Amino acid sequence: MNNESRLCRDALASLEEGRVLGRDWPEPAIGIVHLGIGNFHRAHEAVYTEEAMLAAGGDWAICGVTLQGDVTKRDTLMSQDGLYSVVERGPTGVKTTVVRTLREVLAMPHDRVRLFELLANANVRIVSLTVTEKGYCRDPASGDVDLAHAGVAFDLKNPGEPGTVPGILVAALGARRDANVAPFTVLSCDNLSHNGASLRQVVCSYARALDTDLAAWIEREVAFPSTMVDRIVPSTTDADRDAAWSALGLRDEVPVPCEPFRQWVIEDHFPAGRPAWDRVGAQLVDDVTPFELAKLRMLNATHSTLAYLSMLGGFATIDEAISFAPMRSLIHSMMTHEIAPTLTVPPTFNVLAYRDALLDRYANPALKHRCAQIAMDGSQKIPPRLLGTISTRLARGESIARLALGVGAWFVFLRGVADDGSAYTINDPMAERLTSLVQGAGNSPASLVDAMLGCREVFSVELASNETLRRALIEAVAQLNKGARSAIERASLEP
Ligand code: CS2
Repeated sequence: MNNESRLCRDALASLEEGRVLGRDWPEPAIGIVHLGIGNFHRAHEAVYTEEAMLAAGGDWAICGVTLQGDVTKRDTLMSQDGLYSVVERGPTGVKTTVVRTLREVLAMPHDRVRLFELLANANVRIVSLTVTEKGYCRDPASGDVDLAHAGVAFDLKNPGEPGTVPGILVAALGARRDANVAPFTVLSCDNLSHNGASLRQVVCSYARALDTDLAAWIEREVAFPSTMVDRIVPSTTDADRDAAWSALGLRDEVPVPCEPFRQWVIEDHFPAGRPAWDRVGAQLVDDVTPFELAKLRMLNATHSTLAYLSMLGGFATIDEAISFAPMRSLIHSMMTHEIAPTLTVPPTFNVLAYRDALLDRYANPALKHRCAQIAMDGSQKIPPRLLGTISTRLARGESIARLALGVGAWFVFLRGVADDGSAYTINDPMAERLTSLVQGAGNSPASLVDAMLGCREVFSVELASNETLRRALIEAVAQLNKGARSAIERASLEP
């Protein structure tokens, strides 16, 4: 590859009209540090922030941090001066736009000194996060930080060189308090229920284990607004690199593919200020809960269900899966009959229209969202996505057959073998334990269900001892043992 053809700041002037959102880019200073610089953030918050600065100014450029020490990602992005393209893939065409908001990329633990220098800087007024569920190091039973987590235990012993999210946030907030600098706002953008409040509890409980005065100061002074984030963002493929190249005439090694749709609902609590996200389509509200639950329980729950059924039944992507008519009908009725009735939404939110829009988004043939990507980290995803709805319905004495099929498909998926005999890897922070539970249980549906219900990180004592749930799961696994496609067909016929 020849250097001149690489996407970088000096090459921006050569781009044709429309490839950047506005020509008068103010070159803002860094105002946001973002932990977890994955594709989702680059196609979501970074895009909103770029548009907000174009609309209303402000120094809100972003420093992105990889917590996994991914120096290749850092170096690739920095060799492009932080620039990358967003490749929006809609059913009717592709739109490629270069994003300029990312100013700096750091890889922990290598760049610790620079990270803490920025986190101490008064101009950094927001620290946002997309670190996925497992990045919160949360004990699911209490909601506090998991003191048994190896990274947390290390950070508590070595608070000056933290590597976990609570460790980094508490060290940085402590340094600001000591220097008399107002705290930054901490903005969770992950798919957790009550993500702001959950992160606050994790951070405060971690701080309490170190320094109770600091914990009290954080509780009093630091805002943790909750958010609902939504945009389907697959991993980057060579097809995306080629699309970016042909659109820009420049080589971009790290473009981000995504769907055209995007949504961001944010609790408006930013004592230190925020970009004008409300000017560019984000909804700033007093209470995110109804939006967040609707999204987790409708979108993410059906995504996970589609992913596990597809891994077993041999559908590689979401659009392929949803084009199998019984699958579409199963997912449609799961949302209509089992999920939507558990939601309380504002009068302006039409749940059935939301369902239909989701089915259309899933059917987008241009996106190629891989089921294996969604199937990762089930131990973290199943509780917020499916188990809350199941608890609500059980308490009301209502049917849960389709929801149980989703959870049962996860159990069977953990065997690591699809219906056609092909093997795949289980990618989950609890993979070892789950695999041994599932293998120890053998083929009997009841043994598999009992082994999995015993997993306290996933199922509360109350849920695990619910006989209706147990029976529904056994029935689901029994059907799945005969093959996922036939189980889907059968479930799609249920009234
Ligand atoms: C998906 C989500 O990978 C997954 O588990 O369900 O990332 C989903 O695509 C986003 O939440 C959509 O906003």
